[in-house]
Amino acid sequence: MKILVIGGDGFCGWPTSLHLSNKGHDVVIVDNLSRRKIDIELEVDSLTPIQSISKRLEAWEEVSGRRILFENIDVSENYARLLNLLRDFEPDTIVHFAEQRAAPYSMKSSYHKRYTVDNNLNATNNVLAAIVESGIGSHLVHLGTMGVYGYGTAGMKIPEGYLPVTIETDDGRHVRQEILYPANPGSIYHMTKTQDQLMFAFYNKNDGVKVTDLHQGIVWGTQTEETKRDERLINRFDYDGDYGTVLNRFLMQAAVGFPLTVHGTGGQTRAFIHIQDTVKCIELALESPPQHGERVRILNQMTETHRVRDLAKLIADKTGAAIEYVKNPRKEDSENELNVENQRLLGLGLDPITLEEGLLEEVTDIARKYAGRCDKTKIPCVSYWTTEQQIDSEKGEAAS
Ligand code: NAD
Ligand code: USQ
Repeated sequence: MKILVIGGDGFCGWPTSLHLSNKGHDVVIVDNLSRRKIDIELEVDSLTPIQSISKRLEAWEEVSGRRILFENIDVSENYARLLNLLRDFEPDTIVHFAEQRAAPYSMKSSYHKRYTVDNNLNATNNVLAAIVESGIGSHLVHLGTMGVYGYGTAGMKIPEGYLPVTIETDDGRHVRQEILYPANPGSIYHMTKTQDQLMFAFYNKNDGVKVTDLHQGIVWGTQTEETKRDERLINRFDYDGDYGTVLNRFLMQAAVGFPLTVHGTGGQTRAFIHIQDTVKCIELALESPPQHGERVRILNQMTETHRVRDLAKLIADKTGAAIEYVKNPRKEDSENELNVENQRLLGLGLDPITLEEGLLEEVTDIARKYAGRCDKTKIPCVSYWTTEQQIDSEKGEAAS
């Protein structure tokens, strides 16, 4: 298969590109390297020593004998170059990772809110418009988020995208329909993902674009079978207060002797998936595209749910780390239950890696090994969801 991976230099995109190349697919990566530029803006670096994209690709060719081509295109801005590439390469599948993906980064300031909205919505719309204009009929596989649903329900499992509802009409009949699950985003970043869903629904209805939207939980872990093959292929590991996600942050904090930073009560329940399962799910999704005329296919890409404080305890028990309950910089429910339907990917053959299996390997092989690269001043989360929280924190700093 010919596969275009947009955002293929990122945390999920890089291991996915290698995995698909290793499976014999013809892979081209598009990326504008904006994630690397944001590291410069935030004065942080991946905990793991990632190589430049050209060194990564050279190493992959050396190790595997397979070549991956790279195009530096900003897909939110350079529509003409994207369209030309689609016409030349004619990919069967386009995997779309190319969005600003950190909720805290999206809430830092009005600049960051506007950048996230401009980048993410234009990127998605441009990819869809280019599929239609080029007439190539590619299947679009998009990485969405569990956060489009909010994290609670009226008591049932969160379905895979569509909610069955019964409506009473004026003449008293009961009509059953399936609607997109009501969007309930918790950050500007998550809001862009809820808007992506409407674009997919429209281009699917109007132009018959085949779309699979993978509503993914929080990805943890670092390495996959392919990225382990040579240190030059190592995947990125974000640990800072904006881009670090909770479980990887706790693993790194345990390794460097920093108390695990639980926000609020830690009663927030979230969905998780290991990076090795992410790449497997994407392979499964692209091997079984929607039929012609099928509505947008939505799959919940997660394998287990955990409460934040339980994760902290699990890691503290394994490593002896201390736990610190800090004031929550976000505006979110302090406690929630989360029950998620994920039968579709399991039905396609996903055999999940569990936290129990992978956690210690992650602490020793990655977090401890690269602990010396950690800048502890970058660990605290200093993006606040509201002006009140920001003022509160400044008062706290002034008093101490
Ligand atoms: P990442 O920031 O590491 O990777 C995104 C890549 O896209 C980066 O290399 C960046 O340079 C590129 N990019 C961004 N905007 C672009 C543009 N306009 N043009 C070209 N390239 C652009 O993020 P990630 O963790 O790999 O996430 C990838 C996707 O998966 C995102 O859409 C994210 O919303 C989704 N996702 C991630 C997680 C997670 O835990 N990491 C969980 C659920 C969903
Ligand atoms: N949290 C802590 N301590 C920390 C960091 C986070 O308690 O040090 C808490 C947060 O307050 C939140 C939860 O952990 O309640 C998850 O935060 P996160 O940063 O791990 O994840 P989130 O902001 O939801 O975003 C990540 C990815 C995003 C993806 C999303 C999937 O960055 O791209 O869409 O996970 S999901 O959470 O299912 O919506």
